[in-house]
Amino acid sequence: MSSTWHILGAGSLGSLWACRLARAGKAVRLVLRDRQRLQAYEQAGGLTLIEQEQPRHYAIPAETAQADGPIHRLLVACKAYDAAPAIAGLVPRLAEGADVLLLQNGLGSQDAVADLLPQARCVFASSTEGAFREGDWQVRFAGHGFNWLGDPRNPALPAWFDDLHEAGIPAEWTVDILTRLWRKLALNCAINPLTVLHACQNGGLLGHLAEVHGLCTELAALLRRCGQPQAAEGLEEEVQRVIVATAANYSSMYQDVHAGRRTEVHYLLGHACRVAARHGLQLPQLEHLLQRLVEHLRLRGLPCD
Ligand code: NAD
Ligand code: KPL
Repeated sequence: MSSTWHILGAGSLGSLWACRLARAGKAVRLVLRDRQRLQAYEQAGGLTLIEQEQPRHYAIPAETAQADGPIHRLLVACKAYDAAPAIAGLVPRLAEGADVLLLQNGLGSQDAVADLLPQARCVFASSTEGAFREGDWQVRFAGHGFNWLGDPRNPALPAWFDDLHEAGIPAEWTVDILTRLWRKLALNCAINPLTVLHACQNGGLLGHLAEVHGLCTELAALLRRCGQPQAAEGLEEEVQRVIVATAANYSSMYQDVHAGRRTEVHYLLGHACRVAARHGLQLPQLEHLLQRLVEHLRLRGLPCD
């Protein structure tokens, strides 16, 4: 079985992972959207990763989804709404027993991908690392963090896991990956939409703590109802800690809206509200928050899903 890391999505996180794996001597290939993107990439001659103000160039080979050859190990680094459509184009190339690592934030996209890939093992990741694109094929490593990886259907550690340590990618295998993803989703639901609606940095929510309290109460009820009581423990305290620790930052959703980019609301607050409805759980404050957010996006001509 080939040990090449194919990386679908050469954006912020995809490039960060690709460069670290490549510099550790791992075989890496980028899978780009189409021939036009491939041509532009080939003209640039590779990816540039900027770490502590030091740019370093990595001439990582690339191809399109239509290239030949089986894929045994795939890192999907697209946004949540792009993950399943992007994978659909690669299905014929995925080998029986392939490993597919899903880096998407929120929940819902992982199951959509797994449904398309009965022949593969899907590993879910929750990342607190930070990176952003400074230009085409140029990414800045902006915040050290951590990656939790796990497979809800199979607790066994994958054979490739050591590649991550060798590449200096901070990661731990967990059997509770869904708890991690739910906890991060809840944090994002309690903070991100309010920063958009109040047009503020995370610290601005210190002036709206009653609203944050109401949301945390409902989110904790949802987590308990959907079998994630651990993710509910101390939620409000952690939300307040994050608000204080990141007071000067703009949330990722705020940044997306500000830049006129599509948000991942469908896989965050939207997912929370859909799961609550499926459980017959009424969460009026979360539902009202979603309505206000959708209206806000609609008025700015941004997709609401
Ligand atoms: P990004 O927009 O920077 O990169 C996504 C890339 O996927 C883009 O280059 C896009 O062109 C590419 N893509 C989309 N469809 C494709 C297709 N069909 N074929 C090939 N490429 C395709 O996104 P990102 O910031 O790296 O985020 C990826 C995921 O990681 C998101 O779910 C995000 O929430 C999560 N995340 C990001 C960060 C971060 O700091 N950037 C941190 C934690 C979690
Ligand atoms: O993850 C975040 C984001 O901005 O997406 C934090 C900083 C935790 C706020 O929810």
